[in-house]
Amino acid sequence: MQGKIALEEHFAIDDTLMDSKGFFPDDVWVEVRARVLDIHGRRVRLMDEFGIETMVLSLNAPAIQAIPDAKKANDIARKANDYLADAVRKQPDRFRALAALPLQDPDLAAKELQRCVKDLGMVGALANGFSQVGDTNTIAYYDQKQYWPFWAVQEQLDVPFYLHPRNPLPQHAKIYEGHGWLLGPTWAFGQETAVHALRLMGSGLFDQYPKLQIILGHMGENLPFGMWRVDNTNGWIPNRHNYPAKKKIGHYFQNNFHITTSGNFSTPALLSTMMVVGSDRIMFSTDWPFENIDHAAKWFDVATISESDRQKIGRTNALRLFKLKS
Ligand code: GRE
Ligand code: ZN
Repeated sequence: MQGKIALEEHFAIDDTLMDSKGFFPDDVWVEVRARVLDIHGRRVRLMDEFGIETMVLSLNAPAIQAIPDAKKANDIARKANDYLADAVRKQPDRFRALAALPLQDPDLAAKELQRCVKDLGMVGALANGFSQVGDTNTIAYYDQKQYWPFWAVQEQLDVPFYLHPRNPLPQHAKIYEGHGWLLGPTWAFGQETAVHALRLMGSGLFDQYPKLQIILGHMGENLPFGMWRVDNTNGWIPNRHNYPAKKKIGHYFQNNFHITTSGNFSTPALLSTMMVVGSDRIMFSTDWPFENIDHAAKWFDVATISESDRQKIGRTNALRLFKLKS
Protein backbone atom coordinates (compact mmCIF):
# COMPACT_ATOMS: atom_id res chain seq x y z
CA MET A 1 0.00 0.00 0.00
CA GLN A 2 1.27 3.47 -0.91
CA GLY A 3 0.71 6.54 1.25
CA LYS A 4 0.92 4.86 4.64
CA ILE A 5 1.28 6.99 7.77
CA ALA A 6 3.30 5.52 10.66
CA LEU A 7 3.13 7.01 14.14
CA GLU A 8 5.32 5.15 16.62
CA GLU A 9 8.63 6.00 15.03
CA HIS A 10 11.55 7.10 17.18
CA PHE A 11 14.69 9.19 17.07
CA ALA A 12 17.22 10.12 19.77
CA ILE A 13 19.39 13.06 20.70
CA ASP A 14 22.81 12.61 22.37
CA ASP A 15 21.32 13.21 25.84
CA THR A 16 18.83 10.31 25.52
CA LEU A 17 20.64 7.95 23.11
CA MET A 18 22.08 5.62 25.75
CA ASP A 19 18.64 4.87 27.22
CA SER A 20 18.08 2.53 24.27
CA LYS A 21 21.42 0.72 24.42
CA GLY A 22 20.56 -1.80 27.15
CA PHE A 23 17.82 -3.39 25.06
CA PHE A 24 20.24 -4.70 22.43
CA PRO A 25 23.36 -6.91 22.28
CA ASP A 26 26.51 -4.86 21.61
CA ASP A 27 26.87 -5.90 17.97
CA VAL A 28 23.22 -5.07 17.23
CA TRP A 29 23.52 -1.76 19.07
CA VAL A 30 26.04 -0.54 16.46
CA GLU A 31 23.21 -0.86 13.91
CA VAL A 32 20.39 0.47 16.12
CA ARG A 33 22.49 3.45 17.23
CA ALA A 34 23.01 4.50 13.63
CA ARG A 35 19.31 4.01 12.83
CA VAL A 36 17.96 6.00 15.80
CA LEU A 37 20.26 8.98 15.16
CA ASP A 38 19.33 9.14 11.46
CA ILE A 39 16.26 11.04 10.30
CA HIS A 40 16.76 12.20 6.69
CA GLY A 41 18.93 9.43 5.22
CA ARG A 42 18.28 5.71 5.32
CA ARG A 43 14.95 6.28 7.13
CA VAL A 44 13.50 8.21 4.19
CA ARG A 45 14.89 5.71 1.68
CA LEU A 46 13.08 2.90 3.53
CA MET A 47 9.89 4.97 3.75
CA ASP A 48 10.03 5.41 -0.04
CA GLU A 49 10.74 1.74 -0.63
CA PHE A 50 7.91 0.50 1.59
CA GLY A 51 5.15 2.99 0.84
CA ILE A 52 5.31 5.16 3.97
CA GLU A 53 4.49 8.75 3.06
CA THR A 54 4.65 10.22 6.56
CA MET A 55 6.25 9.29 9.87
CA VAL A 56 5.07 10.93 13.08
CA LEU A 57 8.32 11.07 15.07
CA SER A 58 8.90 10.79 18.82
CA LEU A 59 11.87 10.62 21.19
CA ASN A 60 13.26 7.24 22.33
CA ALA A 61 12.46 5.67 25.75
CA PRO A 62 12.41 6.23 28.67
CA ALA A 63 14.31 9.48 28.09
CA ILE A 64 12.49 12.42 29.73
CA GLN A 65 10.39 10.18 32.00
CA ALA A 66 13.59 8.87 33.66
CA ILE A 67 15.03 12.29 34.61
CA PRO A 68 13.83 12.86 38.21
CA ASP A 69 14.83 16.53 38.35
CA ALA A 70 11.90 18.44 36.84
CA LYS A 71 13.97 21.38 35.68
CA LYS A 72 16.49 19.13 33.96
CA ALA A 73 13.66 17.05 32.45
CA ASN A 74 12.15 20.27 31.11
CA ASP A 75 15.48 21.43 29.66
CA ILE A 76 16.13 18.14 27.83
CA ALA A 77 12.51 17.91 26.63
CA ARG A 78 12.73 21.41 25.18
CA LYS A 79 16.05 20.59 23.53
CA ALA A 80 14.67 17.37 22.00
CA ASN A 81 11.48 19.12 20.87
CA ASP A 82 13.39 21.99 19.24
CA TYR A 83 15.67 19.49 17.48
CA LEU A 84 12.66 17.49 16.27
CA ALA A 85 10.80 20.59 15.05
CA ASP A 86 13.88 21.57 13.02
CA ALA A 87 14.08 18.10 11.47
CA VAL A 88 10.39 18.18 10.51
CA ARG A 89 10.83 21.64 9.00
CA LYS A 90 13.46 20.18 6.64
CA GLN A 91 10.99 17.63 5.20
CA PRO A 92 7.49 18.78 6.16
CA ASP A 93 5.90 16.56 3.52
CA ARG A 94 7.42 13.42 5.14
CA PHE A 95 7.47 14.05 8.90
CA ARG A 96 5.29 15.24 11.77
CA ALA A 97 6.14 15.39 15.47
CA LEU A 98 4.94 14.29 18.91
CA ALA A 99 6.17 16.32 21.88
CA ALA A 100 8.28 14.90 24.71
CA LEU A 101 6.97 16.18 28.04
CA PRO A 102 8.52 16.80 31.49
CA LEU A 103 5.63 15.15 33.34
CA GLN A 104 7.66 15.31 36.57
CA ASP A 105 5.88 18.67 36.86
CA PRO A 106 2.36 18.71 35.39
CA ASP A 107 2.43 22.48 35.00
CA LEU A 108 5.74 22.48 33.10
CA ALA A 109 4.42 19.59 30.97
CA ALA A 110 1.26 21.55 30.09
CA LYS A 111 3.34 24.60 29.16
CA GLU A 112 5.69 22.55 26.98
CA LEU A 113 2.75 20.82 25.29
CA GLN A 114 1.22 24.20 24.50
CA ARG A 115 4.51 25.49 23.11
CA CYS A 116 5.00 22.38 20.97
CA VAL A 117 1.47 22.41 19.52
CA LYS A 118 0.94 26.15 19.12
CA ASP A 119 4.44 27.37 18.28
CA LEU A 120 6.15 24.30 16.79
CA GLY A 121 3.17 22.76 14.97
CA MET A 122 3.36 19.37 16.68
CA VAL A 123 0.36 17.06 16.38
CA GLY A 124 0.30 15.51 19.87
CA ALA A 125 2.47 14.20 22.71
CA LEU A 126 4.20 10.93 23.55
CA ALA A 127 5.21 9.91 27.07
CA ASN A 128 7.12 6.79 28.06
CA GLY A 129 4.97 5.51 30.92
CA PHE A 130 5.29 6.72 34.52
CA SER A 131 7.69 9.52 35.42
CA GLN A 132 10.37 9.35 38.09
CA VAL A 133 9.86 12.46 40.19
CA GLY A 134 12.40 14.09 42.54
CA ASP A 135 14.43 10.90 43.02
CA THR A 136 14.83 7.71 41.00
CA ASN A 137 12.63 5.65 43.35
CA THR A 138 9.58 7.93 43.40
CA ILE A 139 7.20 7.46 40.51
CA ALA A 140 3.93 8.99 39.33
CA TYR A 141 1.20 7.57 37.09
CA TYR A 142 -0.93 9.99 35.12
CA ASP A 143 -4.30 9.05 36.62
CA GLN A 144 -3.12 10.75 39.83
CA LYS A 145 -5.05 13.91 40.67
CA GLN A 146 -2.08 16.25 40.24
CA TYR A 147 -2.21 15.44 36.51
CA TRP A 148 -5.83 16.40 35.91
CA PRO A 149 -5.07 20.06 35.14
CA PHE A 150 -2.52 18.81 32.59
CA TRP A 151 -5.21 16.60 31.01
CA ALA A 152 -7.52 19.61 30.81
CA VAL A 153 -4.90 21.31 28.62
CA GLN A 154 -4.38 18.17 26.53
CA GLU A 155 -8.14 17.95 25.89
CA GLN A 156 -8.46 21.63 25.17
CA LEU A 157 -5.64 21.53 22.59
CA ASP A 158 -7.52 18.63 20.97
CA VAL A 159 -4.43 16.53 20.19
CA PRO A 160 -3.81 12.87 21.13
CA PHE A 161 -1.46 11.52 23.81
CA TYR A 162 0.59 8.43 22.98
CA LEU A 163 1.22 6.29 26.09
CA HIS A 164 4.43 4.48 25.15
CA PRO A 165 6.02 1.69 27.22
CA ARG A 166 8.94 1.67 29.62
CA ASN A 167 10.15 -1.05 31.98
CA PRO A 168 8.98 -1.17 35.61
CA LEU A 169 11.63 -0.13 38.17
CA PRO A 170 13.76 -3.07 39.39
CA GLN A 171 12.07 -3.01 42.82
CA HIS A 172 8.69 -3.45 41.06
CA ALA A 173 9.94 -6.19 38.76
CA LYS A 174 10.61 -9.05 41.17
CA ILE A 175 8.40 -11.33 39.09
CA TYR A 176 10.96 -11.09 36.27
CA GLU A 177 14.00 -11.92 38.44
CA GLY A 178 16.09 -14.60 36.77
CA HIS A 179 13.97 -14.21 33.62
CA GLY A 180 15.43 -11.07 32.10
CA TRP A 181 14.29 -12.05 28.62
CA LEU A 182 10.74 -11.12 29.69
CA LEU A 183 11.74 -7.50 30.35
CA GLY A 184 11.38 -4.83 27.66
CA PRO A 185 9.33 -5.41 24.54
CA THR A 186 8.89 -9.18 25.09
CA TRP A 187 6.41 -8.81 27.97
CA ALA A 188 7.18 -6.24 30.70
CA PHE A 189 6.59 -3.20 28.41
CA GLY A 190 3.11 -4.39 27.58
CA GLN A 191 2.22 -5.39 31.14
CA GLU A 192 3.38 -2.05 32.56
CA THR A 193 1.62 0.02 29.89
CA ALA A 194 -1.64 -1.97 29.98
CA VAL A 195 -1.98 -1.46 33.74
CA HIS A 196 -1.23 2.26 33.35
CA ALA A 197 -3.94 2.50 30.68
CA LEU A 198 -6.43 0.61 32.89
CA ARG A 199 -5.66 3.01 35.75
CA LEU A 200 -6.54 5.94 33.46
CA MET A 201 -9.81 4.23 32.44
CA GLY A 202 -10.89 3.36 35.98
CA SER A 203 -9.95 6.72 37.50
CA GLY A 204 -12.85 8.69 36.04
CA LEU A 205 -10.44 10.80 33.95
CA PHE A 206 -12.53 10.26 30.82
CA ASP A 207 -15.79 11.23 32.58
CA GLN A 208 -14.16 14.56 33.40
CA TYR A 209 -12.43 14.97 30.01
CA PRO A 210 -14.51 12.90 27.56
CA LYS A 211 -12.76 14.20 24.42
CA LEU A 212 -9.29 12.99 25.52
CA GLN A 213 -7.75 10.55 23.04
CA ILE A 214 -4.96 8.17 24.14
CA ILE A 215 -2.94 6.05 21.71
CA LEU A 216 -1.48 2.66 22.66
CA GLY A 217 1.09 0.85 20.55
CA HIS A 218 1.87 -2.84 20.06
CA MET A 219 -1.72 -3.71 19.13
CA GLY A 220 -3.05 -2.26 22.37
CA GLU A 221 -0.51 -3.86 24.74
CA ASN A 222 -2.67 -7.03 24.91
CA LEU A 223 -5.72 -5.13 26.18
CA PRO A 224 -8.08 -5.98 23.28
CA PHE A 225 -7.76 -9.66 24.15
CA GLY A 226 -8.33 -9.01 27.87
CA MET A 227 -11.05 -6.38 27.78
CA TRP A 228 -14.07 -8.68 28.02
CA ARG A 229 -12.71 -10.30 31.16
CA VAL A 230 -11.81 -6.96 32.75
CA ASP A 231 -15.47 -5.95 32.63
CA ASN A 232 -17.14 -9.31 33.10
CA THR A 233 -15.07 -11.45 35.43
CA ASN A 234 -17.10 -12.51 38.46
CA GLY A 235 -20.02 -10.60 36.96
CA TRP A 236 -22.40 -12.66 39.11
CA ILE A 237 -21.15 -10.86 42.24
CA PRO A 238 -23.04 -7.57 42.85
CA ASN A 239 -20.90 -4.41 42.67
CA ARG A 240 -17.90 -6.53 41.79
CA HIS A 241 -15.92 -3.52 40.60
CA ASN A 242 -15.37 -0.51 42.75
CA TYR A 243 -13.67 2.28 40.83
CA PRO A 244 -14.35 6.01 40.47
CA ALA A 245 -15.24 5.92 36.74
CA LYS A 246 -18.93 5.96 35.83
CA LYS A 247 -18.97 3.43 32.99
CA LYS A 248 -17.62 0.04 32.09
CA ILE A 249 -13.89 0.02 31.34
CA GLY A 250 -14.64 -1.18 27.78
CA HIS A 251 -16.61 2.00 27.13
CA TYR A 252 -13.52 4.14 27.65
CA PHE A 253 -11.38 1.68 25.70
CA GLN A 254 -13.72 2.04 22.72
CA ASN A 255 -14.20 5.81 22.94
CA ASN A 256 -10.98 7.30 24.31
CA PHE A 257 -8.28 4.99 22.93
CA HIS A 258 -6.63 4.30 19.59
CA ILE A 259 -4.31 1.40 18.85
CA THR A 260 -1.30 1.03 16.57
CA THR A 261 0.32 -2.03 15.02
CA SER A 262 3.84 -1.01 16.16
CA GLY A 263 6.07 -4.04 16.69
CA ASN A 264 3.12 -6.46 16.60
CA PHE A 265 2.77 -7.70 13.05
CA SER A 266 0.31 -10.48 13.81
CA THR A 267 -2.83 -10.98 11.73
CA PRO A 268 -4.73 -12.85 14.50
CA ALA A 269 -3.95 -9.96 16.88
CA LEU A 270 -5.07 -7.40 14.28
CA LEU A 271 -8.33 -9.23 13.55
CA SER A 272 -9.18 -9.56 17.28
CA THR A 273 -8.42 -5.87 17.78
CA MET A 274 -10.68 -4.95 14.85
CA MET A 275 -13.48 -6.99 16.45
CA VAL A 276 -13.07 -5.22 19.80
CA VAL A 277 -12.47 -1.56 18.85
CA GLY A 278 -13.37 -1.45 15.14
CA SER A 279 -11.21 -0.46 12.18
CA ASP A 280 -11.69 3.28 12.78
CA ARG A 281 -9.43 3.22 15.86
CA ILE A 282 -6.46 1.20 14.61
CA MET A 283 -3.45 2.75 12.84
CA PHE A 284 -0.39 1.36 11.12
CA SER A 285 3.02 1.87 12.79
CA THR A 286 6.36 0.10 12.66
CA ASP A 287 8.35 1.05 15.85
CA TRP A 288 11.42 1.89 13.77
CA PRO A 289 14.33 1.80 14.59
CA PHE A 290 13.68 -0.86 17.21
CA GLU A 291 11.65 -2.99 14.81
CA ASN A 292 12.00 -3.17 11.05
CA ILE A 293 10.10 -1.13 8.48
CA ASP A 294 10.19 -3.93 5.89
CA HIS A 295 8.70 -6.46 8.35
CA ALA A 296 5.86 -4.09 9.23
CA ALA A 297 5.04 -3.05 5.67
CA LYS A 298 5.37 -6.45 4.02
CA TRP A 299 2.99 -7.88 6.62
CA PHE A 300 0.45 -5.05 6.56
CA ASP A 301 0.32 -4.61 2.80
CA VAL A 302 -1.05 -8.14 2.29
CA ALA A 303 -2.74 -8.84 5.66
CA THR A 304 -6.13 -10.53 5.16
CA ILE A 305 -8.34 -7.47 5.74
CA SER A 306 -10.54 -5.60 3.27
CA GLU A 307 -8.97 -2.90 1.09
CA SER A 308 -11.23 -0.32 2.72
CA ASP A 309 -9.96 -1.32 6.19
CA ARG A 310 -6.36 -1.25 4.86
CA GLN A 311 -6.86 2.35 3.70
CA LYS A 312 -8.33 3.37 7.08
CA ILE A 313 -5.68 1.63 9.18
CA GLY A 314 -2.81 2.47 6.85
CA ARG A 315 -3.67 6.11 6.28
CA THR A 316 -7.03 7.81 6.70
CA ASN A 317 -7.56 7.19 10.45
CA ALA A 318 -4.28 8.99 11.14
CA LEU A 319 -5.16 11.84 8.77
CA ARG A 320 -8.36 12.37 10.73
CA LEU A 321 -6.95 11.96 14.26
CA PHE A 322 -4.01 14.29 13.63
CA LYS A 323 -5.97 16.63 11.35
CA LEU A 324 -3.40 16.25 8.57
CA LYS A 325 -4.40 17.40 5.15
CA SER A 326 -5.08 14.56 2.73
C1 GRE B 1 10.08 0.66 21.72
O1 GRE B 1 10.21 1.86 21.50
O2 GRE B 1 8.96 0.15 21.66
C2 GRE B 1 11.28 -0.17 22.04
C3 GRE B 1 12.33 0.38 22.76
C4 GRE B 1 13.45 -0.39 23.05
C5 GRE B 1 13.51 -1.70 22.63
C6 GRE B 1 12.46 -2.26 21.91
C7 GRE B 1 11.34 -1.50 21.61
O3 GRE B 1 12.27 1.67 23.18
O4 GRE B 1 10.31 -2.02 20.94
ZN1 ZN C 1 8.28 2.40 20.47
